[in-house]
Amino acid sequence: MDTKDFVVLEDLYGAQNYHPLDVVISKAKGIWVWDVEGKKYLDFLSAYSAVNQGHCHPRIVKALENQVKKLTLTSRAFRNDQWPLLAKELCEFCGYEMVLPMNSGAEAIETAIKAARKWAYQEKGIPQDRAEIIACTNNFHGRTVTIVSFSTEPLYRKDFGPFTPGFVIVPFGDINALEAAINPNTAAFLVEPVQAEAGILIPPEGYLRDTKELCEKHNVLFIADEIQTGLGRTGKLFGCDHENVKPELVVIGKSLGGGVYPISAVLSPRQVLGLFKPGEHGSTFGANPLACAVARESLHVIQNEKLIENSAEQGKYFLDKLKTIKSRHIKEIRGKGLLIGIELNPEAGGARRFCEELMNEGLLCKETHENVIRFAPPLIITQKDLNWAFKRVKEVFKRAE
Ligand code: IF1
Repeated sequence: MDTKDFVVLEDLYGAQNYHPLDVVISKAKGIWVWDVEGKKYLDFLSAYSAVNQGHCHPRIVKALENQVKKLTLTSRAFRNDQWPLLAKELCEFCGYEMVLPMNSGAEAIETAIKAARKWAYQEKGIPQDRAEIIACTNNFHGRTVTIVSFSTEPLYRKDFGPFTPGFVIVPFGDINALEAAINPNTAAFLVEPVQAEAGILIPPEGYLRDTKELCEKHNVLFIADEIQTGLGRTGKLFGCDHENVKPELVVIGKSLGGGVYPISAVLSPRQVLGLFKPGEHGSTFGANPLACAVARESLHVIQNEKLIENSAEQGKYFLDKLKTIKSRHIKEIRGKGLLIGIELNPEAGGARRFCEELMNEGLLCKETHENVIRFAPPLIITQKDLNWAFKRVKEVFKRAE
């Protein structure tokens, strides 16, 4: 079977809720992937930051192999010998007292919402069913009905109502709007330190710090969605670390599983997650020993291979290099660590065609919305490989002039 055969099959039987580039990948190692024709590409997306440690990292694969032969699932009806170790290691690494494990990012966001509401009723004293959570314009927190209830993207919402009430939207980056939106029923403020899906939007300097202060003043929980920005992607452990902000709730996922196995989590002080009682929340696969063994090794790799430091260093190197490209198509280049976006002018003909050309050059990346090319290579990437990538990017922009 060749590329075309796979595309035809997928589009015939698979629901068409995606518009992927027509590259059919069958093998990967580190920063490289190979398609079914044997062509090699540099992965400049990392499965939306889930493969930060690089594809099929030998240590993470080994951890999976060892665990899969021993014990894969107990459910939470019983205990297993991996979850307590991950719980401790994760809390210590991230600097929190408690952690609640789930599987997907969206599930962990749902968990944070439930935790915030519970805290609002039990601790803050908000009247039953009146708790409000403030989210931002252009947010992306997942795809469940509750989460798309506060999306501002019509595509994510159309025909999926009725929606969950209790959410308020404020413009991302606008501290005054947040202040105006807070009222006695406000339970929490939910924010991405960098809005990735929205087009790598970085808030104004001081925004996270100021909003955190505001939340403290009004006894409102600060919830950071670090599912994509967390665990080193932006060059710090968390995106919020750039402004020394310590959220009450931090949500992680994606690379917590090293791109090998799905796992997500919510971390918080005891005052919040400590409110959950048996039976109130859970998941069949949550904290399963296979996920926990993989996550433990994924965290070890981030630490041992100094991926956070590498993200900062290589991210700065590559961003500076990209900024030397002169093209009438480029409106702005911005990024933090190895989360980088090139925003094109509206006349450039869309980011998709650039991504297709880059693919033909052996560089895999993905547009976000119409006009932003997003770059997010695995955090193990070296300067040499970035130089390789840069040549391709430069070439594609030169050809488009
Ligand atoms: C898709 C986007 C990226 C996320 C943040 C929660 C979630 C995500 C900040 C939900 C997930 C993924 C989902 C994936 C595409 C991808 C994405 F373009 F859609 F927005 F990365 F930028 N919070 N992001 O980025 O996590 O439930 O998916 O595990 O195809 O929807 P999930």
